[in-house]
Amino acid sequence: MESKKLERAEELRQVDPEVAEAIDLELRRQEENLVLIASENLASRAVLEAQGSVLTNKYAEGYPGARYYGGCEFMDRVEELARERARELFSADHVNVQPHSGASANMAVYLAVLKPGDRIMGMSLAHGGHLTHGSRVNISGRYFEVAAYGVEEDTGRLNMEKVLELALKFKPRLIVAGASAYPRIIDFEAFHRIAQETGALLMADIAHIAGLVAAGLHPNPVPVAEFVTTTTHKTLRGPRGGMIFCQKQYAAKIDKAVFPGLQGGPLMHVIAAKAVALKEAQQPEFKAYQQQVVNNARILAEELAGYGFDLVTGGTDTHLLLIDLRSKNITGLEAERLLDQVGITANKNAIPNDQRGPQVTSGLRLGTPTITSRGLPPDEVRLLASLINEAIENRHRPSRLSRIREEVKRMCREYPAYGFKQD
Ligand code: DSN
Repeated sequence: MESKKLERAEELRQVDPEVAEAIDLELRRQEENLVLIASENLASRAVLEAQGSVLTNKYAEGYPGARYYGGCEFMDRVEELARERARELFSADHVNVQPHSGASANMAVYLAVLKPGDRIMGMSLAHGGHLTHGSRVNISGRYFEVAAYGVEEDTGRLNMEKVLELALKFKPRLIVAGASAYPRIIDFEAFHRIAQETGALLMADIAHIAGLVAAGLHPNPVPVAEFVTTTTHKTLRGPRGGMIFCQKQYAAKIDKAVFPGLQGGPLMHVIAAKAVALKEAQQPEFKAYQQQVVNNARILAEELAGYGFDLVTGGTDTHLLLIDLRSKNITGLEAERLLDQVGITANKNAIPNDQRGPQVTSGLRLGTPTITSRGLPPDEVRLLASLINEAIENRHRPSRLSRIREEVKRMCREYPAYGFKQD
């Protein structure tokens, strides 16, 4: 990413030095640590600029051409740009770019086509699914009757025969396909066939893989699913937010569910930033970036496997890998804290059938979108894998850990996140 001086308005420092300082410190944290959290990324400077713009001042309830407030002509332009680019990028009939988040996008689909008490099927959170796919602690699990499918104990992979069996027995009104900790290609065609056979609607949640889908590196569910939801800030590298794609016949229902069903005024500054990110995603460099994300994940997986790490499913097809840490005698929580100490930011994650609770876990989820945005080349990714191994092997040797921290700092300096100059 280009290196320019941070042009933050002086006002913030004067009006609120406490918040200004926290932002400075966070920027420094992002610069000085290598982030391997699979759901995070580095939005471009252009995206940050759009999101930090005066569009935050504008109410624009409604949709382009049909707003509930005056003065929306430029909001219409921005929202139309986001919609056109999103439709083109994902080959979709219709898109709603207003959801504030992926969770809101999922709720809007439920609101559009389900009634409380209806049956839904989603991937178990404990096996890599998402809270909003029917977890008991989420509204999706409280308002609907849920059957969860999971991965196979021996392979860690989805078995589509078993998903079909469950769907035939449970007869859901809606099947959710998608995950937040599944390292393999999801067979959306197979989900489509199951939905057809059992009379269910299909919603694919591509929040994690949207960038890969846009670049043609993961099958696109848009042609086969009635609804496709996503976030815009993960592999897609945009601002924090959500979108819903749907087939034409559901367009009015989805739009009504988002507004006025679930949300009020759209976050127009975020929608502008989504439009910018979508334009960036249409460029050839974006495809090359996504290819490198996948290559880096594969390298990380192969190297770690070489150091004796046990990978759920044995590897990855995507931007993420899930490590079963049991053979290394360290919990997910301990590994997360240890890596934090050496400047590597990751998250503990349940492995399928984890015996430990979600605050501890036996696994670690690693992803390569952020380090790839920094431009980390394959050799450095290999070195990073060796540093992760070295840290875990030498977790009780502070001098080794300090040396690893220094090496990580060197990588951060050579491959800056933004390269803003700080005072
Ligand atoms: N929190 C996101 C993730 O880390 O996968 C999912 O919402």
